[in-house]
Amino acid sequence: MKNLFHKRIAKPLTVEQQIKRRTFISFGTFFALSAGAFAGWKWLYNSPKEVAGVTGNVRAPLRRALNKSELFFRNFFSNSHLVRTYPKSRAAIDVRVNSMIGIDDENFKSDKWFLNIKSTDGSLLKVSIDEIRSLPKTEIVFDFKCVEGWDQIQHWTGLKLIDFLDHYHLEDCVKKKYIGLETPNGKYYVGLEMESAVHPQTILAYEMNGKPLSIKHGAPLRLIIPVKYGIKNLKRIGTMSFSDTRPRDYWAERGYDYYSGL
Ligand SMILES: Nc1nc2c(c(=O)[nH]1)N[C@H]1C(S)=C(S)[C@@H](COP(=O)(O)O)O[C@H]1N2
Ligand SMILES: [Mo]
Repeated sequence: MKNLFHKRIAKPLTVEQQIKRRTFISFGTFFALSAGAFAGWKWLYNSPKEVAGVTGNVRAPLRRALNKSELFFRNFFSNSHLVRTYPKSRAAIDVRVNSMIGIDDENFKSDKWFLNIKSTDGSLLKVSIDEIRSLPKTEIVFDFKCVEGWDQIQHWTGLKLIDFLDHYHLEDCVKKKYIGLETPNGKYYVGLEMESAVHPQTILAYEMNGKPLSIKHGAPLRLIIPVKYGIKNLKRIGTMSFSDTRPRDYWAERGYDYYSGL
């Protein structure tokens, strides 16, 4: 009798049932919280890799989500926290300039500039500012915070970093743990975990208050990463690289928190 009772309540779910159940829960959560971030992930769904045999009988969209679950959810959980945004009317007109490390050389020529992407396959991709401007535009008004103790509501326009990576088919680069950014002269540099880099509010910005960036604010292209303190918002991006180890970081080398998240 004892055995029978046991059997009835403890009939174990098959692995497949467990997977299905988890997939439904995860996917439901995903839709509820990040419908807006969905577009940025569409490339994941185009990825050719399928784990054969693991997800039999699961409906197609769920199967794809499950197969990509590691990358997908690692990013999804950080992406579900959006930074607060404000109406444009709240944005500062007189935008602070904090520091100019790596961007104070007078002979820098904006018109000779390219963004250099060091891809994980060893190739170098050079992208012009016109190409970047031709890609889908996005804008954000948020409270920019500097570790030195000031903050200001600012309005930035550019291209989502995730859309950039998607457009140039840098899927393999996104699988790395970190992204490193440096000024063209290599004098200021930051490292970011991929989760924050592909956050839907992280932007390669080329406009401030609707006008092209000034040199002081990082022309021709700077990073705007609202989930981080100002120190990570690198002005005048020259190179972008990808790695599984932490890229060098100017302020981390000087004792600041490497993560510098908000
Ligand atoms: N190249 C470069 N980027 C940089 C810095 C810098 O000195 N050099 N300072 C950082 C810091 S500490 C802050 S608070 C923001 C300030 O951006 P802003 O000058 O546009 O206000 O830029 C960040 N990006
Ligand atoms: Mo800062």
